[in-house]
Amino acid sequence: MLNTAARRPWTRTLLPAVALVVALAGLAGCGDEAEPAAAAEPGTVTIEDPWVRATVGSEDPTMTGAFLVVDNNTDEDVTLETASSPVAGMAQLHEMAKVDGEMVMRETDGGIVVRAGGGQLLQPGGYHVMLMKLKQELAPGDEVELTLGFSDGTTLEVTAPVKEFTEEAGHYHSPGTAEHGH
Ligand SMILES: [Cu+2]
Repeated sequence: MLNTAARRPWTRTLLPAVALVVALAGLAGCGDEAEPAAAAEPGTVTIEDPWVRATVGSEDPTMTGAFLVVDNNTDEDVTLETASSPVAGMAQLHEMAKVDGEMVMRETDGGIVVRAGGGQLLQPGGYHVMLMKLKQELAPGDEVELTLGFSDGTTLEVTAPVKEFTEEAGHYHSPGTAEHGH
């Protein structure tokens, strides 16, 4: 019952959600309980604040991270299971984990769960979409299409701006190269 109600508006709420990102760009860091200003209608899953790290001048320009917020305004958990992008030959959902005392990133086991009525941040140093086998250089100001697939079979498409991010560039080693020195 919830499914049919929830499914229909998803694609329609996408554009407003993306537009909202611009409006909210200056409001980063607002409280957990803050009402998401007109953001999400009840019964929808939305993506907010998507962005992709620029590869210009980066250590390894064949890969980068995409970051965003998933808001689950339904009353059922949903799992982000897949990601893809036309600019990437391969995309995976990654998490950071401590292995032998060192933080490494690795593919998630089964995706990223977003609790009913909750949200999940994908950010540098945490969960992220790993874009690999990049087909082009990504410069600040470029835009990247992302398609996100969820456990109930629905997908959301977003356009993510490319932004500079250097602070944690050292975290983006190839998957599984824990021994890669700093
Ligand atoms: Cu990664």
